Amino acid sequence: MSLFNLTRLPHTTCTASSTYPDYPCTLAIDGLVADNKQWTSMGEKDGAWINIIFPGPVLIKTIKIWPRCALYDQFRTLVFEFSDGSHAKITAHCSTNRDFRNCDDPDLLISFDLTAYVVTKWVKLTGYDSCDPTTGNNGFMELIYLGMVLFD
Ligand SMILES: [Ca+2]
Repeated sequence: MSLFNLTRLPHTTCTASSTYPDYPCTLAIDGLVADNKQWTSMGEKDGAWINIIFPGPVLIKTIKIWPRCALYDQFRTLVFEFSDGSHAKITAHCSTNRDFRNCDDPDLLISFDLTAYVVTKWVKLTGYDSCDPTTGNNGFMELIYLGMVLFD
């Protein structure tokens, strides 16, 4: 079974808990990994969220996350909610090496397989346990949800 990146489907949209000027949620699904290509919240830490809405039901197997490429503006805990009512939670690591010069460092990529295939129309990702409680503007640089399309 070949999987592809569902966040790059035409007509996929997004909403977010807040937006820093010029860093909208669409930058988390634009396929680009760079400093000026990331969704950034407006001063949010724990509880900031981004919801990706697909044009129809999809099956998701694997998730890959590029955290924000900015010192400390990442989360230790990532909670995924799906339209079928199921959840997934993963623990991420903080890095002190996240700066604007190394946004595409492959060591920053978080990758995991869901324990079961999930069929969903959307994925809401909420971050908790900010890497540094004194900073804000947490967000994500790119969300890659790998799976299959279940609609025509
Ligand atoms: Ca991006």
